[in-house]
Amino acid sequence: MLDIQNIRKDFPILQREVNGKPLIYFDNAATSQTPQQVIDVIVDYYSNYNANIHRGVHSLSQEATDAYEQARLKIQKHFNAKHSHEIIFTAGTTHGINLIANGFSSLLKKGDEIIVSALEHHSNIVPWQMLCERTGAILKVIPMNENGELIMSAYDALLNENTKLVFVNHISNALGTINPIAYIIEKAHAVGAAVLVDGAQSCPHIKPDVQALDVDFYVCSAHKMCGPTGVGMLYGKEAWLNKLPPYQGGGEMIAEVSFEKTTYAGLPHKFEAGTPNICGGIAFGAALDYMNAIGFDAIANYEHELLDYGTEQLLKIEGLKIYGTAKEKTSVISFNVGTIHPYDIGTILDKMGIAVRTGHHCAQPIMDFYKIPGTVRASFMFYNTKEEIDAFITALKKAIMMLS
Ligand code: 7TS
Repeated sequence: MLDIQNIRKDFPILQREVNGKPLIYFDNAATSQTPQQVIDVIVDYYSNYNANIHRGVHSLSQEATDAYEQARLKIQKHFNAKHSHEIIFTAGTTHGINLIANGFSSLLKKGDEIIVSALEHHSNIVPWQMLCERTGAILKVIPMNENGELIMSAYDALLNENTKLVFVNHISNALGTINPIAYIIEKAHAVGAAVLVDGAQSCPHIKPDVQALDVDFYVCSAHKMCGPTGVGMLYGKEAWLNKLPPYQGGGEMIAEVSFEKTTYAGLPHKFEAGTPNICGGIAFGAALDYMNAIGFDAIANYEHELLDYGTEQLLKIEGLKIYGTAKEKTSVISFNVGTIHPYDIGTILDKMGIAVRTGHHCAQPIMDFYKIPGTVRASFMFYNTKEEIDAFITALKKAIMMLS
C-alpha cells in the first residue's frame, strides 16, 4: 500500500493553485512532476560542484564526473544492462531515436524493410521516414484494431528476410496500450531484424529488463519519470553500438584528432559529443532512486486502480467515448464527449485548475484511424488520487453543460 498523502508532500507543485483552484495535474504522459528529492540534487549540483566533466584535474570536475558516472551506473542497474557503456546519455527519447536512425543510414540499402506500428508517436515515425528517404528502404506499418491493440497476425505477415529493423513503443502515449514487445522482439530476431523500443511512456510505470527482453535498443526520457527535461537514455547492445557510426562529431567523442584522420573514442563516449546535460544526468539518477524507493510494482498496482476507477466514472457520462480499450493498458484515458471539441473541454477544465492534454498527442495516424481531430487525455501518476478523479468528473460535467 502506498502512502499517497505522504508521497504528495514530496511534490511542491502539487500544493499550488491554478486559476484559484487546487491544481489537479492529469497531464503526466506529457511530463511528470518533480519531487523535492530531485530538486535538491539539482540545487546541490549548481550550488556546490558545477563543473565540466571528464576533462578537469581539479576537484570540482572530478566530483561532477563521479556523480555523472554514478548516475550512469544507476541507470544500468535499473534497466539491467550488461555493461554501463551500453547506456548512452541523450537529450531525451527523440534524440535517442534520431541517433539510431542516423546510424543506420550507412547500414541499410534500397529494398530493405523497416517496420513501425500504427500506435507510434511522431518521434518514432518521422526519423524512420527520413531514414527511408536517405537509403531507399521501405516503411511498413503494423495495423491496429478498434480497441487500440496491434494486430500480431498482421505483424507476423509483414516480417521477411528483407526486414532489417522494427520500431515500436512499449506503451502508446495517446491510448495507453501496452504492446506485446517480448513477442515483437522474438519474431523480429527470428528473421534477423533489430528492434528499438520507445520506452518514453513505459518507463514511468514499468521497470524493463533489457537483457531479459533481449531488446537491441531501448530509449526513454527522464522528464516522464520524475526527472528533469532535456535528458534521457539510450540503451544499445554493445555489439550494435560498436557497429553504428557516431551521431555527432565534437569534443569528448574522439580518441585522437588531426586534420588527416580522427579516431573515435570507445563506448559510451563515441555517442556523447560535447558538454552533456551534466546536472540533468545526475538528477535522472536521483529520479530513479526516488521511484525505486517507492517500488515499481506498488506504483503499477496503484495506477491500475486509478485507471479502473477513472474509466468507470467517465463511462457513466452520457455520450462519452473512450478511445483505447486494450486489455493491457496503463493509466492513460483518451476520450471525447459527443461532438464537443476536445480543446474546448481542456480550456474549461484549466479554468477549474485541472491540467489535461487535448489534441492529436503527436500521434496523428491514430486520430486518422478513429476519424477524429483529437481527444481529451487524462493521464495519471502514482501521486494522483481518486478524490482528484472525483473533482475532475464534477468539473467535466460542468464543462459539458456549458458546451452543450
Ligand atoms: N515517444 C513517445 C511514446 C512519447 O510519448 C513521447 C512524448 C516521445 C516519444 C517524445 O519524447 P521526448 O521526451 O523526446 O519529447 N510524448 C508526449 C506526449 O504524449 N505529450 O507530450 C509529449
